Amino acid sequence: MSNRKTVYVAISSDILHRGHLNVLEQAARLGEVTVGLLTDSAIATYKRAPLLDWETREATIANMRQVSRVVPQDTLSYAQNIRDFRPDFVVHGDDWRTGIQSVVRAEVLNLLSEYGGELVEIPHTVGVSGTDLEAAFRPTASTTDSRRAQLRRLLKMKPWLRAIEASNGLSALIVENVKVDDPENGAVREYDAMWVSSLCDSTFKGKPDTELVDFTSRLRTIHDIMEVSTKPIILDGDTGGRAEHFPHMIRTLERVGVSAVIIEDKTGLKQNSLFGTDAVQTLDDPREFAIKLNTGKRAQVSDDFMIIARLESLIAGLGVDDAIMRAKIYIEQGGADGIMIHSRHKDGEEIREFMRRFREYTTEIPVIVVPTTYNHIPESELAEMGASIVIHANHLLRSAYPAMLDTATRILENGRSLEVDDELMSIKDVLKLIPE
Ligand code: SPV
Ligand code: MG
Repeated sequence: MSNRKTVYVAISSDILHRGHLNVLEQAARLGEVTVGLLTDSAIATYKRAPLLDWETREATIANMRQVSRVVPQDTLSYAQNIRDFRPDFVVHGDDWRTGIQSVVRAEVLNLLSEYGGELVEIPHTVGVSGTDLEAAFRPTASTTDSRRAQLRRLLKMKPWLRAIEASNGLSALIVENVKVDDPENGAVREYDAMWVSSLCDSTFKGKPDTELVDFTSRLRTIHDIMEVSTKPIILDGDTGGRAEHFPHMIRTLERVGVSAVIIEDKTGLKQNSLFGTDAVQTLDDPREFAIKLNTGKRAQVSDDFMIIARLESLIAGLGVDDAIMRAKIYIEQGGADGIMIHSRHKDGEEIREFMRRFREYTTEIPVIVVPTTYNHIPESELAEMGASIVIHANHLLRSAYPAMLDTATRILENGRSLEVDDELMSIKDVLKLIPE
């Protein structure tokens, strides 16, 4: 056995830059370097999923002369690997002393103190930021194929995903970029996916949500979103239209890089589900709907596109039994890749019951929930019930409209716009908002 000292360095980044090279160089001077390369799931749970998969990243790092071996690090926490390898040194840049990574650092110090290991911190390399480099690379790394595959990839990496409505280029930019720190977990929280809602797409166009906005127009919205963002898109496909047309819709969506379409089991003039039984909600014959789903599945060219069946039983007041019966038919006969269960009840009890019974039937099939009315239930609790994707379906539209209405009203009242200035973004900020 070598009596050289052992050194542990954790790396999560896709893109290796001068800062990493510096840390590895210094680490190699201390002894034999083991790199704990964060797995795709570990990265995805605390920031955006990596651009390159573990195998590709591993191949690069394993070939570096400073590195003796690469091992997976399954969590953001170093605990498991430090306990397993008991390195003499852990080496890291000193930039993690402050900010959200300080939680991870504190744990490392604790673990090392258990056996006399040492933390060596290398002064942070100024002028290079992994986050900035990654942000610059991401748009060019996002191809039609990789974007389409991204939803399935994320579903494998993370226990559950969070999506929100994006209805135009500007709201897509918000969904693409908004982040908040999650200091308790040393993580950064962001949206995983975008929901292109029929309600919001129609409403922004001043049209009712009755499938009046045709597919060509919906595609225009999708293009606007795609041009400025990279996150996977889940399209609200309404009823999927005529069964004969549905395969053509699937081919088009696959070709442009949409990740999933959700179609609802309604027929006749579609009415928004949040009307519930205040509107006529006619459900399709479940076998007919399964045939429609199946025609779509057979038309599909790629393996990664998802066709998700949306159950409207609870919206139509038919109860959980009907929803479960239909879910089974859509999966077993229609080949649905996932289920969306919709409800407008405020207490969320039907959703709880559906999830319990559905998860007894299968744990494999992803389930999507849309907590618009039962939004007192936190996302994490819905995930505990077995939800795979939580969609906040219309919240950007609903926040934009009152703000716009208020501004328009106050300018009318005052005969000038000075009074609203304080609530508005400055023109300077508007000009800076979109990079040229
Ligand atoms: C949409 O966002 O268009 C939906 C969800 O279909 S809901 O409006 O809640 O029916
Ligand atoms: Mg809709």
